[in-house]
Amino acid sequence: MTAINPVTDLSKDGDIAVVTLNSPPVNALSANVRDGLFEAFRQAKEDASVKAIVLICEGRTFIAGADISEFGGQMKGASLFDVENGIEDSPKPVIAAIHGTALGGGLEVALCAHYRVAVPSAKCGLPEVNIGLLPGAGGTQRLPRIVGVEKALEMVTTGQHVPAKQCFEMGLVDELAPEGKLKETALAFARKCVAENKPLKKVRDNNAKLEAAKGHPEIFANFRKANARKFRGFLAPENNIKCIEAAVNSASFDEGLKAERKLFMELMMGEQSAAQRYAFFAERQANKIPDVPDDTRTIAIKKVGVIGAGTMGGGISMNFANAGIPVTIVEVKQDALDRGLKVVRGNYERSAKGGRFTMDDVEKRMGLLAGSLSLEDLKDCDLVIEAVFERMDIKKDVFARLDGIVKQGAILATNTSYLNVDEIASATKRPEYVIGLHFFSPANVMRLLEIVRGEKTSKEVVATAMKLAKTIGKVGVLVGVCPGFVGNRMLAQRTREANALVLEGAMPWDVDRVLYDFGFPMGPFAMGDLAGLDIGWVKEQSKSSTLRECLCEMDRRGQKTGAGFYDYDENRNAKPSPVTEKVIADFRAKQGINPRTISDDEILERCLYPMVNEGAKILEEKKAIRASDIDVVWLNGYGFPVYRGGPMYWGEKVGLQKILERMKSFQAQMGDAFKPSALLERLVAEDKKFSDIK
Ligand code: 3H9
Repeated sequence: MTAINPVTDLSKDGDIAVVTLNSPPVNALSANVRDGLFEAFRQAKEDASVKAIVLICEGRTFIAGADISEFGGQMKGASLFDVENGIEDSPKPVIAAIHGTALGGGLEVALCAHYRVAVPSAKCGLPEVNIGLLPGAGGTQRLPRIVGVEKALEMVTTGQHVPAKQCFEMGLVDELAPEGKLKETALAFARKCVAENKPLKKVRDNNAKLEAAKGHPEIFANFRKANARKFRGFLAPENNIKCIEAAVNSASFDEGLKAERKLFMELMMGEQSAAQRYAFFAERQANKIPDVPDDTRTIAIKKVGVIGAGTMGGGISMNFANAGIPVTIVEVKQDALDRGLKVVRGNYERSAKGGRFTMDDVEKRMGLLAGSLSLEDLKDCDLVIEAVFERMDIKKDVFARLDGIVKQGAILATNTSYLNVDEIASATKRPEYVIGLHFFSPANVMRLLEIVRGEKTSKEVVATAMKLAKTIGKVGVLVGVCPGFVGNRMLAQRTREANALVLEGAMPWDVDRVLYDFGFPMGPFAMGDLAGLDIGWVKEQSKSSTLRECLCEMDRRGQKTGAGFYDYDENRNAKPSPVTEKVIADFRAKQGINPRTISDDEILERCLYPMVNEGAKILEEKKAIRASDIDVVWLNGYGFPVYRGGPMYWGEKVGLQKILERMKSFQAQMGDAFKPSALLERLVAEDKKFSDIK
């Protein structure tokens, strides 16, 4: 065995050279890895006794892509193209042996090998689109040559990780190795190549699948049309599509490669990819809790209890059943329990019909859900999550009872979205085992989990909750106790301003349009109509004191009644409503408000700057660990467009000074709701950023 450099070894097994990468955590193509690969292949090719070369990785995965942390800086060492050419032009067969994930540049390297062998648990994909990029090392030119144009379009624009078995069926993988026997299988494959004198297959030379798409521009037109909604606002999907188009239409592979390079650089230098790369690292950073080291003991969660079988309780339970963890759901009445379980079954069956899993899986998951009418049945759970009515007295009563029932050492969690977790914990004799687990509706779909650390919550419980979030496929963000925590606390700012803007002269659809164009999936008024304007509305107490109350009193309670802020047709398409317009005009008149014209810029500033300011207050009060955690909350729970990085990142791009100045001028006009946070003032005075806060 020769150590080429600290991350690359070259060894021989008979007449087969084995190039082994070991660059934790994911063998990303850093300068060291590129240099190591380039040199190892050079030596293996030069060694006359070597007849074939196997490329394999140590650790949990094959190469997971280019090293994203190097982007934006000065590139050092061998280029990825040098590495790829060194492999593809090898006069001896090269076999890539894949386990874990071959992603992005990793798959692009594997596509330069002459053959690929993978274990069934491996996955391949070109996920660059998720960080606002495209596969810029030949991936867009080679992939369609193997899997065809349609599949390539799907893969590069979704970034999906395709299971090895499917890759094998598509020809992306040439042989499946038994699990745990990758190296032996790849070596045997290499020997077979030598013995049978198998051709040195270069993907770049294989044009048959491109020929089939030539003269069919409708393939691209239809694809664009079918995905227009999904791609709205993003630049990367379009550039990815253009690359595949270039693969089909270019006179040669090299010409296609040139087009790919240009489109890649366009994205790489742009603001969207910078924001999306930031979001990638922000999500991973959120896992790091400064005073809770990685080796903190965690509690094994083998059985979960959920109190409440409503929309929230049912959705929460599904997360655990999906992860194979049994759940006991407790309700007060049998019919509510039956209804809840029926909704869960319906959700699962819909997923099965959509092809996400089989009907067998539906039964397996339902089999993990047990219903009960007694809290006593939760006694041996390791974690109990309460999702009952949002009232402090009710929550405290539930926690006091649970404390007497559930075994010691188990975690008691509340799904409250704004109540004080410390006060809830005070109802128990084990506040160190109490934590907030704030799921977002629909809880089985939304990725965000706000993990609310109480004053007394133990480190062990915090570490368990963070780990659990991963187990159930959520993005966990640790936040502190304050009304609305991070997400809803900031949302309250936007909601207040959206309502105020309508009273002052804007129309709900003006506000919605501005926020939609900014990149949110929908504006606050459309959102209100979707959720139902009558949430929290009590008919008997309604006094026409807000626009919402006025609308509810007219039975305009949102989409479900065919009207709310908007009017809806039978397909739930919204259109601006003259009725609402009149309600607003009457309401303003009653309040003596003389409406004025409000610009789109003002709408955006009024809705978003107070959010950034509130985020700064949250940091100041240490209710979030870092600004990027706040961004992770908003990206995963509130539809903030990822290509803008999140409110705090975006705020810095706008300029903290500008935001401070506008907040001051709004404060002078409209009062202390706009009072700038002390932190914002300090950062501007010291010319610092949120990320400078230590
Ligand atoms: C590309 O390839 C461009 C080329 O086409 C063209 C170039 C010319 N770089 O996610 P995890 C770190 S673009 C640097 O928690 P998991 C990550 O930050 C790239 N670092 O683990 C974390 O660090 P830490 C295309 C990376 O098991 C640690 O690894 N490829 C990279 O849940 C563990 O990560 C992608 O977009 C990277 N490429 O998931 C793949 N990847 O421990 C991106 C990971 O300090 N990666 N790290 O927080 C992933 O999707 C997941 O990380 C993966 C593992 C599925 C691989």
